[in-house]
Amino acid sequence: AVGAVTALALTGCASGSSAGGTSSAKNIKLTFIQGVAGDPFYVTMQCGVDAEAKKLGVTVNTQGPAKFDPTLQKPIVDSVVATKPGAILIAPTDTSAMQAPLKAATAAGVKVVLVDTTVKDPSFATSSISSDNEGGGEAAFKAIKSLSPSGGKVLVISTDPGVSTADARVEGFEKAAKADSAYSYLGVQYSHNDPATAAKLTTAALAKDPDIVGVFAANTFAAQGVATGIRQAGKQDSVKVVGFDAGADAVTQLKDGTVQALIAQQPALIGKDAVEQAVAAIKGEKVTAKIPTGFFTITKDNLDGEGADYVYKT
Ligand code: T6T
Repeated sequence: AVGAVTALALTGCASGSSAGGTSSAKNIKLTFIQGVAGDPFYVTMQCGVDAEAKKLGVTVNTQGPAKFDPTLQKPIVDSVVATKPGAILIAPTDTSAMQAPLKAATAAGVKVVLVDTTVKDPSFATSSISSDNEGGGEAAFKAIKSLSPSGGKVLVISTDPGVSTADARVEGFEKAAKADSAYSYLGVQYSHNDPATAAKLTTAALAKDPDIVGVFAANTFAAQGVATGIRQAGKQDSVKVVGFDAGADAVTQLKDGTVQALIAQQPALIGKDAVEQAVAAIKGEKVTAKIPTGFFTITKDNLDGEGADYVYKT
């Protein structure tokens, strides 16, 4: 399930378009609020945001909490709303906790564009732009199946419950795993977006079930930790690991063989689309309520070909 690959999916920060836009566009101010600062996924998304803002001649300010945590993200939203930007582009860190603050932003006259993650009832949002995360989870199972075709025990390490994207990935994986009688689904464990916790969960799971054949790590930080845990347990030859996201560290793990496949998203494209939607909404033009973006399964075999286009460029 590869979505439309546009030029922006293929480029990074370095290749921003030249400045453009009308003089009225110069008064448009947007704020991009990341799920967490420094995460390669959101850094690459910012590349797409900044390039499109430059092209359209609007101003964007980017902020992100130090952790993927609604108690840290909510105060950022509240203080940004007080400055009355035309729109906020945001990856909400929790489906419940971020519902009221974002609805309040809309009520205060600030348009809200949801990128990547969502909330329980996103009906107040101008647009929601996201990967097909359930499909991505299913693709992760398919990757484990092709790496370990005789079946066996499979495990998922995710971030936290309430992160819409990760929850959908787990659901997609779980459905596919349970539908295949050759596999036994051991369930999901939560690493709180902390690689060290993901590593500990992995070594403990392998100590309990040494015959695990595959682990799906549902995001960047889970994958980092799972790869470390597998190495510490000396299991890199018997356990196949599929990670989500394709930042620099993930690609290193793929090359060195601790991870066998990466489900890559199109963060720069999500950022580009979000700026387009926000600016259209502010100008009173037509917007699209839901924009799905694609994903691609990167393996060592396609990393020098099509897969390279999907590596996150910062
Ligand atoms: O996987 C991405 C993002 O899609 C998810 O919502 C949270 O984790 C990441 O940012 C990767 O760390």
